[in-house]
Amino acid sequence: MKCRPLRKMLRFYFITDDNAPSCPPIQQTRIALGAGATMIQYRNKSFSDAFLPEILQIRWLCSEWGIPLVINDDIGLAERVGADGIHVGQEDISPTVARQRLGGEAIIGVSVSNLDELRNTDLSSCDYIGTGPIFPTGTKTDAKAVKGLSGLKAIVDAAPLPVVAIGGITAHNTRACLDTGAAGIAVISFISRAPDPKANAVVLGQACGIFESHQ
Ligand code: 3NM
Repeated sequence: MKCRPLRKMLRFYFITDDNAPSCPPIQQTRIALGAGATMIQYRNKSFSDAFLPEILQIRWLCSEWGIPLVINDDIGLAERVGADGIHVGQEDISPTVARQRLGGEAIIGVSVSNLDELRNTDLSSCDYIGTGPIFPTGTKTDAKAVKGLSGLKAIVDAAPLPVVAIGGITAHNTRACLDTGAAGIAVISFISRAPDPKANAVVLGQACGIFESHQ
């Protein structure tokens, strides 16, 4: 059993965007951390060693802020940079293997897009569930059907682990997501592709009630 307050860590979960030319991942991460992000996920579907300086800088930033860094999908990269955990999809490495490789303290998240997947996923090695897309998203081209708030609530009610809502999340719909009982929201483009990423990050942090929940 982890001693960490995991639900709190999932509240404002920022995922880096490798396709946001005007605001690259290091800058995105700085902005998200400055606005109160409670977890960072490094997501780069075309990772190569050319990105090592980038991930190492993000690793360092998260350590400085005392915020966990989770790697999307790539267990080798998670091991290499000493990440705090990994987030895996249904087609990625299994959470059980991820747990064996990263150890008992690692944070392990899994994506579940509907109730059938929830029933059929072995959650015994997982710490949290990511579910989406809640709203339409242009960021993940192969996203499944939009589930809306009622679909989110169905997953939250059935899941034995904290749930993070993802897909089309903004400062305007964050409260409604949290009101379903979700532990947190995960966002990419609301910050990374905003005309003013910092302004959006700040309003998102406020919508998450970050600064109130730290008191
Ligand atoms: N996973 P944005 S939706 C990475 O449904 C990801 O599992 C999803 O980006 C899922 O905040 C998504 O820009 C993209 O909508 C989220």
